Amino acid sequence: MATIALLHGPNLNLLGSREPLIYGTASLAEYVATTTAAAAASGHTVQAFQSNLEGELVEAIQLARDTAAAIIINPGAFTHYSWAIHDALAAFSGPVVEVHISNPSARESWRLTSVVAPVAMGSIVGFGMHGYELAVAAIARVLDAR
Ligand code: CA2
Repeated sequence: MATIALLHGPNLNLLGSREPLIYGTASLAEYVATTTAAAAASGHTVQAFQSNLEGELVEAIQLARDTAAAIIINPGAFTHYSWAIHDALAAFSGPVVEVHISNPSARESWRLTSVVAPVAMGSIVGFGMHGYELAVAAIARVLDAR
């Protein structure tokens, strides 16, 4: 059994309360519950954390080096410019999956760049809540093969 760190960045604590056309109606707690259930079905556990602060996310990624075998991260808008999160993820040796609820490539041009994608094993975008289940499936496959 492995622990998967599930990390969410800024404003994702607002899920379900605004912008339902883009982000749906589910709350962050529902995203965490669905991801936790998917992980449990594969025999894994989830350690969830959300912060609006870049440094707190960097510290959570550093902590995961000792407490988690894999990371699922939706860095929110930090995706597009946080080299600090990029560097922290680069220092994590397990699989990292970047998830976005929406498809940033289909939105404003400033969302086209992800500085997280180069240090992720892969990215899953545009599938809403299902993207998190896909991320768990991908991580479970990678961990089971090790
Ligand atoms: O699609 C995603 O998951 C994003 O990471 C969401 C970020 C956005 O900056 C990225 O480009 C793509 C924004 C999260 C804001 O979430 C809200 C949720 C409800 C109400 C307001 C904001």
